[in-house]
This record gives sequence, structure tokens and C-alpha cells, in this order.
Amino acid sequence: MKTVYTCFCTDVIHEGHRNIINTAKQYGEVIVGVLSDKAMIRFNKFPTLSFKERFELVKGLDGVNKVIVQDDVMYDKVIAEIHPDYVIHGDNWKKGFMKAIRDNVEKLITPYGGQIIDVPYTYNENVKRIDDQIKEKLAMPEYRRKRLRQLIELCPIVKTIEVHSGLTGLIAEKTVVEHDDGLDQFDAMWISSLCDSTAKGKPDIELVDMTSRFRTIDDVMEVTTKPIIFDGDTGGLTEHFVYTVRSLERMGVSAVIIEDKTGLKKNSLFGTEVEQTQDTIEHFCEKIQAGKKVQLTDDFMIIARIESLILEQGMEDAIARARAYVNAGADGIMIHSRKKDPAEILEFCDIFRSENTDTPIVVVPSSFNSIKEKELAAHGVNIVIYANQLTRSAFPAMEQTAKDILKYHRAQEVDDRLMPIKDIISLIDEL
Ligand code: SPV
Ligand code: MG
Repeated sequence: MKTVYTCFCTDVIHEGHRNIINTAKQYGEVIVGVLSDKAMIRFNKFPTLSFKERFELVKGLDGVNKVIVQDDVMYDKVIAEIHPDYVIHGDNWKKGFMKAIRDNVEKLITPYGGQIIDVPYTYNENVKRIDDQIKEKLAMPEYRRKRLRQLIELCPIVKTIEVHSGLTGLIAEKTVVEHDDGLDQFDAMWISSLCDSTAKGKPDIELVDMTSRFRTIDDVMEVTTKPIIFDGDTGGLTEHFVYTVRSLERMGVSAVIIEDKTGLKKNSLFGTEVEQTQDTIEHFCEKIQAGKKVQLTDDFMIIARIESLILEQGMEDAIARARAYVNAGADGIMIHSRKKDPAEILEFCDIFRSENTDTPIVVVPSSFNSIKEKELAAHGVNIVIYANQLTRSAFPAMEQTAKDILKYHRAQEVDDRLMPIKDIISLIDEL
């Protein structure tokens, strides 16, 4: 009896999957791999069913002889174990980022005479409707909100990128790359005060009001499903912060990060070049406690951001504050630095982790950008935020285009470096 292998990474079974199984049956015994949660979030989307539920779903299908776990998006381990005569998949994996997976399978099975079967991909109104329903389910506040906590459990490090509009949200949502023999994408989005303000042509001094910042969140949420971490600046007055917490939580935001500064807040990357005042430990703790008291779900996170290293108050102060903020109820600690060398960040993480193994640590490596995610994770970092790189890459590109159109009195000279209109349109989903 020949064996036919296919891998499912789905929360619903539709006619496309049934078609694959029916075709597979004609070639031999059907073995289906269910992609693990960890692999699924790197590959396409966050699962809306638990792994166990997905496993049972596949096991119950007519025509399936055996179900196994596939714990990597690439097939190396599975193929080494079961040596299938055939690997069957919808032919949509012949292009786009999924082609890397097909190439991987081809390379693995060709040497022993295995073959790929590409089944015409089923895409009709019914399948589209099911796809849309899953997407909508992922985007709903109650699902989206809790996803940051789930990701912290599942990922060695949660990769977060700054977004400030629907379009940048789409980039965070849809960008997938193939590298290091796997697929990769961002896990979460950061609504930066710096970039949200910059997009509006305003300074990063808590000038853009909350109503406007919520409008940005709404624009992003309308077209994405990934969880959101909101840059709440200082949180403002405690009496106001409690309302912000309620609103963010209701919208489905996963976390707010507030920094321990008071008075007129300036961007941290100015450091001590401008006047900035750090809040007292007592007062900031009261703010954290007040926020924790009003939140209604267990999902929402209030993360305390420590500015001691930015304001040159020393490591001891940073650690003392971390301790106090966690005791006050903070669900995570963000430690910031404007040094190019990551040494002080790593030192903080090592000291903090030696006394606290659980509380998530967040870092923003804008200045200390030489360090890789793996090394941060090895020092106990749970969330890395690329806080402003999209804005900083877009601005010079736009400025150069504007200059060149003025210079040449037409747009032909800039055309080569522009994204084709067709590509922009295909980025945007039509309902
Ligand atoms: C932001 O992105 O607005 C931040 C991070 O607060 S930083 O600009 O590095 O202070
Ligand atoms: Mg900010």
C-alpha cells in the first residue's frame, strides 16, 4: 500500500480539504499532518481552535487513515519519519511565499522517488465566505485582545512592528518572508506615539489627543487581525488613564505601555538633551494600580516602562522600579535605552530575570539595533518592538520622490522605484 501525505493548517474543513482527501485516497493510505500552534503562527494565522480541537477535527474526516503532528512548516522531519510515496497539496503553493514549502518537499522526496500531487486549488464563494468568517473571528475584540498573552506563551520572542495607518497595518499583517529554512512574519503591532504623531505632522509630546489616537487604532483594526500594543505615553492623569484602559480594552487592544515620566513628555530618544521628569515610584505605582483595578478582562495587559536608563538614573534605580511596578500589578516591564551598545539592556534583563522568571520583558531596540532577536530572547526578553522603522523608511523615500518630480518637471524619472499601482491594489482586500 502506498502512502499519501498532506498537511492541514486550518480551523475549518471546507470542500477544498475534502477534495484533497478524496484525491489522496485514490493513491493510497492517507496520512494527514496537523500543523502545531507554534508553526501555524509563523506560517499564516493564529489558530482560533486549540491544537487538540484541530487534531480531532481532522481525525474525524472520512478517508483519513492516520493523523500525525507536523511541528514545523517545512516538511524535513515528517518526511524523514514516514517517507510518503506522495505529498499532496492545493496548487496554490506553486507561487508566492508557499513556493518555498513546495520546493522543500520536492527536494526531500525526489531522491527516493516520491512525487508531489498538485490538486487544483478550490476557491469559490463558499470557501471565500469561510475564509472571511475566520478572519473576522480573529479580528473580533475578544479574540484579538487575548492573543498577546497567548503569543508570549507560544513564541520565543513576540516580534512587533510599528503601524500608524490602515496601509502600514496591512504591511504588518501580510508581510511574510522565507529565510533560514522557514517562514517568518510579525506577530503583533505597535501603535507608537512617535509615529502616530509624526504621521500627523505633530511633535511627540502627548499633543495628539486620545480620540485621535483611538481613530488610528480603529483604522488599523479594520484591516488587520494581529494583536495591538498601544503606546500610552505617560498615561496622563490617573483620573484619565482609567478611562483610557477601559476604552482600549473594549476596542480589543491587548496591552498599553505607560512610561514613568511626568509633566511635558518628550520622546525618550532625546534622553537628557531635553528636560524630562521621571515620576516618583509611589505615584507611578498608584497609576498602575488604578488601571488594573478598572480593567474588566484578565486578557488586557498594563506594561510599565522604565525610563531610568534613558534619564541616566542608574541600574539600581531601574531594578528598584521594576520590582515596585510588578508589585503594583504591572503585567510586564519595558526597559528602554538610547545607547548603541545593548549591554545595559542585557544587564537589566539578567538582573531582573534572576529574581523574576515570569513577568514579560519588552524592549525597543531602536538605538541598540545590532542585537538579534535570538540573543534578546536568551536574556529573557519576551517582546521586541521595531518602533519606528516603517516611518523612517517611508519618509526619505517620499521626500526624494517629491524632490525629483520638482527637479524633472515630470514623474517619469521616479517611476522605476515606485510600487506598481496593481501591487498596491492587490494589497488591499475587497469585500
Ligand atoms: C514610540 O515609538 O513612540 C516610543 C518608543 O515611545 S521611543 O520612540 O523609542 O521612545
Ligand atoms: Mg512613544
